[in-house]
Amino acid sequence: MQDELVHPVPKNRMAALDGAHLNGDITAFSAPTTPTSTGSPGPVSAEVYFATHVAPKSLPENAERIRTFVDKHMKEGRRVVLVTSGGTTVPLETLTVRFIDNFSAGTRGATSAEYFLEQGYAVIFMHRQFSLQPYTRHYSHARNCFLDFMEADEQGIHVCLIPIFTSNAKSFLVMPSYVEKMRTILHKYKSTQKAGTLLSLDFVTVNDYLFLLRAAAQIISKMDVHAMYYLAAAVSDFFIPRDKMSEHKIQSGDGLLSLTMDQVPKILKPLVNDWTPNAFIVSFKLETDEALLPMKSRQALKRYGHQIVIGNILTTRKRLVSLVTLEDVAEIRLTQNEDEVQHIEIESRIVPELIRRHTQWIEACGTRGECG
Ligand code: PAZ
Repeated sequence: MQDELVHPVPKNRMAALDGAHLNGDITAFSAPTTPTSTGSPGPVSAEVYFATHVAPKSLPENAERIRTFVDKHMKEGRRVVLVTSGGTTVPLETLTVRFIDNFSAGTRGATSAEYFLEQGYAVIFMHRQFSLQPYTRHYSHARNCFLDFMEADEQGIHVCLIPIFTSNAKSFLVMPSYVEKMRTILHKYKSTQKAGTLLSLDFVTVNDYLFLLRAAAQIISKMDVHAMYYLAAAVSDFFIPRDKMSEHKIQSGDGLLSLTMDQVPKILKPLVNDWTPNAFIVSFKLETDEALLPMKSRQALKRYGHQIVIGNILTTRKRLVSLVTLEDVAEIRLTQNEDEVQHIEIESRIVPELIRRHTQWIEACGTRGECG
């Protein structure tokens, strides 16, 4: 429920595009027009995109970290899942003052990553910088601040015995009613660190995201069928290509600003066909109009040829999702009691179901000698 606490935006600034909002003084916003910068309608191919855009500086270092991580877990016989999480930004200027963002706080991705770790998967957690993270998500952002659970010099369990000079307190104590949950989370957090089963990598812009996903997929492809992709990030559908972007801060002197944006390349296609054939790929589809969701989910499956689309609606995404394959649709739904009283997280049902299907996928690929 933290979404609304991230980047609150006045209603009159809400853009009708891609669920995105504008962060800045922009007063008008026009839907994309064709032709695109390449002169043709529709998105540029991934190939053209990567040839005409610059990779983030951190890419070589991140690729090395992924390589080391994947090698370790292959050797130790663990499956790997790449979880993408949080929203991408779309800068309006090269020296970025303003950018378009979206609502995602990364709740789905961070929560799911925990359940994958619990089930023995090694997790590459590719997330928007400063979005929610596995384990720390329970105590971060505007709600559930960990400071609210602690007191100095009161009865409770010691979690930190280091004196802090700004306080007279010798230790900090967790208030008794919060101890059990915090102990459990702390234990999982520390065990994960010790086992080295979580690799966190961040992105900010849609460009960072695309380059990092491609590099990761090309490395992870050596895991063959033992890799899963869980693409929960809210990735922008539109962007301003490098050659059309203003270098400096856009000036307001000229009055209205209208933007023309290109479509982001559809990278699920090369992901499935070229970068990581044989992996088990799950993508998410978010809609606000219930009538569109089944059609759009099936369309994505047909277009990209991956294994599952998880359809969800913005307002009900925490209690209802549909697992769509070409053969069938399976709903995962929390009852009101499970959601509001027991506080069950829907990801605790989604992840085991996907793992069950991933296992079937591995077995079927082994039997037939090929996947798909
Ligand atoms: O980050 P969050 O938990 O608030 O939201 C999750 C979500 C709705 C972004 C995710 O479930 C999803 O649907 N991702 C894909 C969005 C899309 O590009 O259609």
